[in-house]
Amino acid sequence: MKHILIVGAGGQIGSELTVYLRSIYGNNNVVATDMRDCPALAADGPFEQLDALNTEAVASVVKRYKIDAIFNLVALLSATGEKNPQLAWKINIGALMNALEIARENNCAVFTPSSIGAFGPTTPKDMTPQDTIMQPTTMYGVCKVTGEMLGNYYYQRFGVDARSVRFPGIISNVTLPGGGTTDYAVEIYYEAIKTGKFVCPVPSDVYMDMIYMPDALRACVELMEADPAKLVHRNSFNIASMSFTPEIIYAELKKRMPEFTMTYDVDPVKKAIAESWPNKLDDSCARAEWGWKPEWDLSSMTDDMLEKVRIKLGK
Ligand code: AKB
Repeated sequence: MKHILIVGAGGQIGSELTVYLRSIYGNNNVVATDMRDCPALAADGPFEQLDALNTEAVASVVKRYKIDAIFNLVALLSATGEKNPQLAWKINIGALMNALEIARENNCAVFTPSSIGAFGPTTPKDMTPQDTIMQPTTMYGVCKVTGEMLGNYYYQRFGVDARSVRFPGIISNVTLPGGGTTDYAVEIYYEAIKTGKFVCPVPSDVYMDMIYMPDALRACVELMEADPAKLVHRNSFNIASMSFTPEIIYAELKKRMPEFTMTYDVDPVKKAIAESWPNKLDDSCARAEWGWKPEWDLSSMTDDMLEKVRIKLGK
């Protein structure tokens, strides 16, 4: 990768991936784009405000900056997707199809995230294998499975170097996620510091895979830089780091903040989604094919999140 385009750079992943990629590949070689203006991203490198569904606009940026790798991060997440499934399909698949077609015409590689949301209630829940039953019951999941198949199709049919990981819920302290089922695991840190209380929207005993942002960013680069000859899979790799329930993350926070309290007001949509997803993925193919290895666990992440969020909130 020499000249990189990030589509959807203003979101939770993009706002940090842009900075991370610029630190590796050089500020001027990473072009950030988003629907909204993003002054922070425009301050230290090229930024273009554009609609990811506008094929001409995206293609023109690809040509102008001689892009050779596209990171398509545009997505409506799982809970929002259930409020407007038609819009979720239009945006999630529309942006991906644009990225793949433009990549085909301009000889670019493509990274697009899949998710634990690509799995459903018929998938084996524990140590979910790389290749297994994928029958999601959300529109977000339907888009993710479709996206994985499109990535493989474009690789096999047109030679587009499309690669992807199935992200767990991503925990971060720069840009808040929005509309996801795993968002609670970010919000809990902010509320613990702001108010000392948190009302959890998912059931106390539901396990979901989670990952800390620094590991998620590293996974994107390591997969895209991996030797293609070693890749048996492409779209999309299970990656795992930690898996916990709301009670487990609550206990981790209580160790450091004994006064902190958590109660539940379970959202039925998030409950159904969370219960349909795996408890823990088996990431042995990612480890074997491109050397994936997480560096953060719940304890080290909690120390870091509390420190960073306290600084951010001035507390
Ligand atoms: C969501 O909760 O929708 C996302 C995801 C796990 O893909 N964070």
